[in-house]
Amino acid sequence: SYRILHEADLRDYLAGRPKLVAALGGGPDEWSITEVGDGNLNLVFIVKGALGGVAVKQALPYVRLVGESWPLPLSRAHYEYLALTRQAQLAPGLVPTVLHHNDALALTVMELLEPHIIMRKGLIAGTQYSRFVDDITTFMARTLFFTSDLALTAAEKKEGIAAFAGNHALCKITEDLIFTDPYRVAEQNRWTAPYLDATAAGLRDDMELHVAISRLKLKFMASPEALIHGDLHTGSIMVTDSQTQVIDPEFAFYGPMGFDVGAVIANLLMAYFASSGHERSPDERRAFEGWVLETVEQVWTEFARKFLELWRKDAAGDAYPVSLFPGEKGAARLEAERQAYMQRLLGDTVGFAAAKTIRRIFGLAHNIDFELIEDPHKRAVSEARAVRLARAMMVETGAFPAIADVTSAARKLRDW
Ligand code: SR1
Ligand code: MG
Repeated sequence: SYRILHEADLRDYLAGRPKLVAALGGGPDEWSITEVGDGNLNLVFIVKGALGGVAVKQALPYVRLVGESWPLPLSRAHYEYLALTRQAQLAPGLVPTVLHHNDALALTVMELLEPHIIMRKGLIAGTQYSRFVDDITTFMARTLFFTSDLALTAAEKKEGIAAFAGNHALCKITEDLIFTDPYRVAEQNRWTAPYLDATAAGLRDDMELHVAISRLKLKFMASPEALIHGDLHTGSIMVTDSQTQVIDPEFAFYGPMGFDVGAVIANLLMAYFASSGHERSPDERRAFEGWVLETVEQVWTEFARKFLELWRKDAAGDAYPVSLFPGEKGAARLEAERQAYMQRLLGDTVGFAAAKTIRRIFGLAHNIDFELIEDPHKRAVSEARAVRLARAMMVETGAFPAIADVTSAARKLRDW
C-alpha cells in the first residue's frame, strides 16, 4: 500500500529487487541516496551504487509546490508510466528507460541520465545544444503522428483515449493555471510587482484576450488529436550536447498536438527574452540569442517536415481514406489538404505558445529563466517583452502565418 518513501524505506525497497540491486552493484548499505526533486509535484531520488545509478520518482498525494492543502491523485504516476512506455516504443532513445514501476506506491525507477542537465538550466547559462532540434522534432513528430487518427484505426485511437481519460486531475491543473487564472483575480497568481501591476490588471480587462484564451481552453479540453506529453517545457527535457531525453510525461492525455509544439516554442522564446537579464558578454549574448531564434524556426520547420513525411508514407489510419483520393488529381488534392492541416497546426502552436508564456509570468508556477534575474526591474522588462509578443500571438494569431513571423516579431521586441 502507498506510503511516502524516505531514504531508509527506499533503500530497503530497492534492496528487495534483484534486478535493481544488480544494476546498482555493491551492498545496499553502500548506496548513496539523495532527494533532488526541484519540480512542482513529486519526490525524485538519485541512487548510486558501485556499478551504476538509477533515478526514482515517487508521486506525493498532494502538490509539492503548495503542500497538503492541494491534494492530487497518485494515479498520475500510472499515466506517466503508460506514456513513457508508449513514447519509448514510438521514439526510441529519446525517453529514459523504465527499470521498475509500482502503481500502488506511485513509484517509477528509471535509468539515471548522466551527465545530462535540465535544458532550462543550460539555456540560462547560455549553452547551445546542437542535437536538440533533430531530437525534439523526431520525438514530437513520431509520438504525435503515430497516436493520431492519421496512423491509427478509429478503434485503436478510442482505446488510447480511454487509457488516459482518468488523468483529468492533471488536465484540470492545466485548465486552471494556464487557461483561466492569469486572466482573473486568483489567490495564487503572482508577478513582478510593482512593474507589471498594470499589465496584470490589463490581462484581467482584455476581453479580446479572454475570447482568445477561452478558445484555446476549449481546444485543449475537446480535441483528442494525439497522445500529448502535456508539459513539454524545457524543464521536462534533459540534455547533453549529443543527447536529448524527454522526461516527466505525467500530464499526458489525448489532446491537441499544438499544445506540445507550442510548449517547446514558448520556452525557447522565454529563454530568448530572459537572456538580456543574465550575465554574459555582448558576443555570447548575440550568438546565444541568434541560436535560440534559429532553433524556434527549426523546431517548427523540422517538426512539420518529419510529420508530413510520416503522413505521406505511414498513413494507415482511418482518417483521410486513400480510396477517396484516387489518381494524380486525388494525390494532389490530398497533398494540398496536408499543407492546410499543418497551417492549422501552426496556428494552434502559436496560440498555445502564447498561453504557456503568459501563465509563467502571471500565474502560480513561474520559471527560473525569469526568476533568476535578480534585479526586479530588469526581470520585468524581459517579462514585459515576452507578454507583449504573447498577447499578439494569441489575439492576432493570423498575423503569424509562418514561424519566421514569430521570430521576427521577437527580434523587434528584443530592445523594446
Ligand atoms: C501545481 S503544478 C504547476 C505546474 O507544474 C508542472 O510542471 C505543470 O507545468 C503545472 O502547470
Ligand atoms: Mg514536470
